[in-house]
Amino acid sequence: MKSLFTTIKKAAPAAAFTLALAGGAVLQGCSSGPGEGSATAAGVASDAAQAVYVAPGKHDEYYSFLSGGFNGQMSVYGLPSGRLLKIIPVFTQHGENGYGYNEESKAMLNTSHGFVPWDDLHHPKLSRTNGMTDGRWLFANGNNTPRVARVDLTTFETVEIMEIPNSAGNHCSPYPTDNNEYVIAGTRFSVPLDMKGGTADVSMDEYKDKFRGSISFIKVDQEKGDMELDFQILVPGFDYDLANGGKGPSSDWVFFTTYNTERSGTLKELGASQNDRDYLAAVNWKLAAKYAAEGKAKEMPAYYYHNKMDKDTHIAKSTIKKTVRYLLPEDCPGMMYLIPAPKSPHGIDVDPSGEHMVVSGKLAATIPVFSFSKMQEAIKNKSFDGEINGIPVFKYESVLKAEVPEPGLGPLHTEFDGKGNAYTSMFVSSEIVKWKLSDFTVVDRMPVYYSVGHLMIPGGDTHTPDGKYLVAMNKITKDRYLPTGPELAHSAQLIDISGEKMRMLLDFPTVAEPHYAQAIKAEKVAPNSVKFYDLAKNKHPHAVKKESDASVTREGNVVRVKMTAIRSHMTPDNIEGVQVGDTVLFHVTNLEQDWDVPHGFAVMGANTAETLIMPGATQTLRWVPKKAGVFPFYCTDFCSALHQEMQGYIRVSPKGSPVPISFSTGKKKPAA
Ligand code: RUQ
Ligand code: CUA
Repeated sequence: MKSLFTTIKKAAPAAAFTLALAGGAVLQGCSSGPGEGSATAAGVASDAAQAVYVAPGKHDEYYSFLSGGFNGQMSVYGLPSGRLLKIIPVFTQHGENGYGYNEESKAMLNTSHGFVPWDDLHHPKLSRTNGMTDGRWLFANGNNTPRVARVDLTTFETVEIMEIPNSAGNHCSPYPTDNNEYVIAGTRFSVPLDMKGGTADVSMDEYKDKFRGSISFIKVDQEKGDMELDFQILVPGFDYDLANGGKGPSSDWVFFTTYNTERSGTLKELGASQNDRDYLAAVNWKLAAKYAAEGKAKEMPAYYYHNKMDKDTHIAKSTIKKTVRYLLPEDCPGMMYLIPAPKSPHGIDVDPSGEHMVVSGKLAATIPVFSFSKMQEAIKNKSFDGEINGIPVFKYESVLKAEVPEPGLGPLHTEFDGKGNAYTSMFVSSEIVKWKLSDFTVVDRMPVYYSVGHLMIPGGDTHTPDGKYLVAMNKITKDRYLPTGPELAHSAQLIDISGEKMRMLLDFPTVAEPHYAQAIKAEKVAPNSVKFYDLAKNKHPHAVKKESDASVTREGNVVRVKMTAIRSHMTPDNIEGVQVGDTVLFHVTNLEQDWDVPHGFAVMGANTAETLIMPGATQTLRWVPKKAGVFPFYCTDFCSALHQEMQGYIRVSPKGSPVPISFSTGKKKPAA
């Protein structure tokens, strides 16, 4: 088994060669395979091209949302084609549309650490109704500076970001319960919590005594989606890795994998692997919410940001929160349990029935599957083996249902097809392994290139998976695509899982770095897609709704330009009277009331990005001219045949110059 990884690597050039041959065969229009299940030596299905071909003008069957990892955004791909449809900026500034640069959206990236225009986004999660994806919102975690974001799927825009206090590395996040009652976010790193707020200044030698983790319960408004941090549970100072909500019978529960339960403060690669077992933590969120509502929660000082985009003005506003409520497991019997699990487990995934909790221990030789009903029994019978911080620890055997034998090397994540099968990604042996939930035997394997992290089946983490496709998201793409210098594209592979045997259909490169992903039938999202914003409802304080209202005014050293944009001119397009050192605010309103007609706005020397204004909306670009002269501005989006003509000039005079403010489009108008 050990040599499998190297074997696969060596085989790659040959595999690529065979793939090229297969492509050639398809181009010639001859299919050599005997149909379903047939594959070339490289494992590519003989009818792969046909299976993923979405004809020009036709739409994909699914939207898929891949996390951007250290890119801080999410990307939207159509499936099965693998076409990139959009990049949604979330925690990262985005030059393409000005997100995080323009005045309206900047506040989205405010945190207690100041303006943080980057994060490490790992796990998108679709909102749910009755445990099924409903296509309303997409939640995502910021790993580095703990945050949870919400994207509105009518506009594909980030509309809310909640910072998480008492957290450091928001990795096991964000996990919605079956009806988005809560989105749950656990900390990866434990930190010494100062009960007067923030982290305490203590020596790392005190790790064992002083460090604690936290699990945050973010309440979601059922109608509007707005988030509110309801309470936290302060948990033992382990590392919390991944989480997943229960379903059906287990839907009141959420499960977390933990590592470093040794609570070692240094060299965790050794220190965190001493114990033979770490834990799967089981938390009854309904009971926790009940405890919190019934006065068991205490309050502590905290300092964190909550940023929300206003629907009518399109202006983000930050609110600073100063307290957080918390529960201690020792005060709340029945709320939390620990299940021994193979050491350093990574993914925890609950099958569609809600009965099986699958723990992928990346260093383990088997995949343990725990039973929810056995866990209920064990609680009843008190089959415990001690406790930690008042949290009972189960006897391993009392909760274990079975172990999947010899699954492969480095199991990470598992998803389900809704037809009784589970699929686990194997990081080290670079394969997807299919096994049966009925008898826990492995029934199929598919090599992937290389080192797969997450895998995703549309709805594969819900009550009702759509077991047609599986997407493997791979960490290493060496040899897979044309080389592009030291940094290569990341890679996703689309696998057909509708039959007995998995069939490799498609490789598609992705922008960095997909961890997890979600997918949903297009028909659940597409009909609700907003085409433009209603200009009449635009409540931006500096919007102008007709050209005759455009203005340029001076307020001290701030010059406010209220500008309109419509095919194919800006009003005004001649501005004078600005002085060196002024702050010029271009409030540009796009007057269009038609789909797919954004106008861009950029001015020479601006220290931001362009801003891309959607039809009916207003956006503001800030510009501080540093020298006198005449500077052009223009529309950046090729909006019409006369797009190149959509331009203007702004004159900047030395400080104290007598040139008065004036502006015009066509003929000159005096200053307002
Ligand atoms: S984690 S593979 Cu956030 Cu598994 Cu990425
Ligand atoms: Cu407007 Cu180009």
